[in-house]
Amino acid sequence: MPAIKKILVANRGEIALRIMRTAKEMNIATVAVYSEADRKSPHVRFADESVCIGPAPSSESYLNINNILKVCKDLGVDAVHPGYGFLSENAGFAKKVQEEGLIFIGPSAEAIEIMGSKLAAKQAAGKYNIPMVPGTATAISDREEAKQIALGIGYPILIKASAGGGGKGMRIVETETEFDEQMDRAVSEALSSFNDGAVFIEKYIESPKHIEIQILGDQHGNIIHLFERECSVQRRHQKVIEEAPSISITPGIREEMGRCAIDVAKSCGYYGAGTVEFIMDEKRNFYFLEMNTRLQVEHPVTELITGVDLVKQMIRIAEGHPLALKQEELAINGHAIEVRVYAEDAANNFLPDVGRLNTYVKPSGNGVRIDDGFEQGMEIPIYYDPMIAKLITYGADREEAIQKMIRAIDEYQITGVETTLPFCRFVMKHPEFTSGNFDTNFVNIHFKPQMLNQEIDHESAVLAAFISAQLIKSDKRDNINCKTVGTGAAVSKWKTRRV
Ligand code: MV4
Repeated sequence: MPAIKKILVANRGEIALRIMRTAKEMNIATVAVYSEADRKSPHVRFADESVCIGPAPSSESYLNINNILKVCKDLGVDAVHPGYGFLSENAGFAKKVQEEGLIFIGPSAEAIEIMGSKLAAKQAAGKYNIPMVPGTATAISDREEAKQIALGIGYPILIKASAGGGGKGMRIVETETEFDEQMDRAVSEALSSFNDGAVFIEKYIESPKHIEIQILGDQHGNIIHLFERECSVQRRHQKVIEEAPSISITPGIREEMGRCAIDVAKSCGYYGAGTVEFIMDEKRNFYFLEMNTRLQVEHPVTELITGVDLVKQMIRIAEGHPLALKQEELAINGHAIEVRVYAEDAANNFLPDVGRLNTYVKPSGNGVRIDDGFEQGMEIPIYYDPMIAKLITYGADREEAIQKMIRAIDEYQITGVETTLPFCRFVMKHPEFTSGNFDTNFVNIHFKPQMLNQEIDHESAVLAAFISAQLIKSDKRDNINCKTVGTGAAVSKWKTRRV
């Protein structure tokens, strides 16, 4: 079995650090690659060796396959971990890494390719008894035929791009009269985004929950699942809050969904870590949507409730070891919640807010994990995803995890850029979130930008009342005590953070 001695992490920021930390724990040497914009990034210093692979734009650096492979050769690297995003789901990259005699820490190029096409994925999964949303099994070639199928399914329907992702090339069709128009839009968006105009039809599930199952497979045909993550709180296909376990499913559904996820993985001979995505309707019918063939952003919540280091498992699997974990030995312990801290202004339509982290003080304490890739004083580069950090809390139960999250958000001090922390706090406090009565429409239904200001206004009102009370008091005491005003406990933590 080839023991891996040196890993190159073909990524940046928090996930590069996350992967290198586990590599160090396994006594594996680490190589970081970085763009000119990331010279001062912590991941560059954390690695045993670091090499600049190009200018800031990812197309010239983090996506530059030839430069990355050259670093592998020059530095005697024997394995590559792609992280998420960038080259992680690029079958051509996985293939080239292997052709260079290196280990790709991930699934086979074939599995990436199959699951990268939603239609191919459905076709593969069709060999097993896996619930799928009613729809067409192949790309639409004849519009009139497609309209007949749509009538049979019943409107509203969705037109989806086979190569799609992040909601691109996806169109809701409410009635047959708008079918052609929406179909044209879906195809042109699919062509411009993915260079692949293949689209298909599905029944539109109007208020689904998004539940995904983490799986691990080895190169000997063993596949296990590590339960679910609930990722329904999202905005424009960008996940904002993830948690494990989901409070919306029963042990029976969990078992059934887990079995389906394992079958999806089997259908493409999957090995490595992967995620099988489902949507669940109000009646708790669930349907397989797609499979993500990478380590996901939200993987820490699974690590916290299972005690499994997913990156360590990925590396062991890549080395050829059979899975040491047994399905029956895995159990859910406690509850974990992750919020994504973005440099975005939620009060201003989540506008990206680039700038310098003037203050950056992290919360800590029992049950708090932060995966981040920035330090105080650093600029947030405009070239990449504006995620500053993932804040994850873990508690004995969901209530405890939520309370810890609110405490940790209040403790987090970030100035210089607006962040989504106030928005995440709003969600944590929302009765429909705490009760579990939410679906993928949560943000659209319950969040209005003014709500953040209102809460600040409320706190300002408290502050104003406090000040006037102090002024009245100090008036009575001959105006000597004005200096204490404003340093009192009634000052909003948000206000002090917003310099
Ligand atoms: C759906 C759906 C409703 N019905 N498919 C969005 C992106 C892609 N991963 C699949 N998506 C959806 N597919 C059918 N037949 C609703 C969504 C959807 C969604 C899914 C998961 C998480 C968030 C979402 C937000 C909006 C729509």
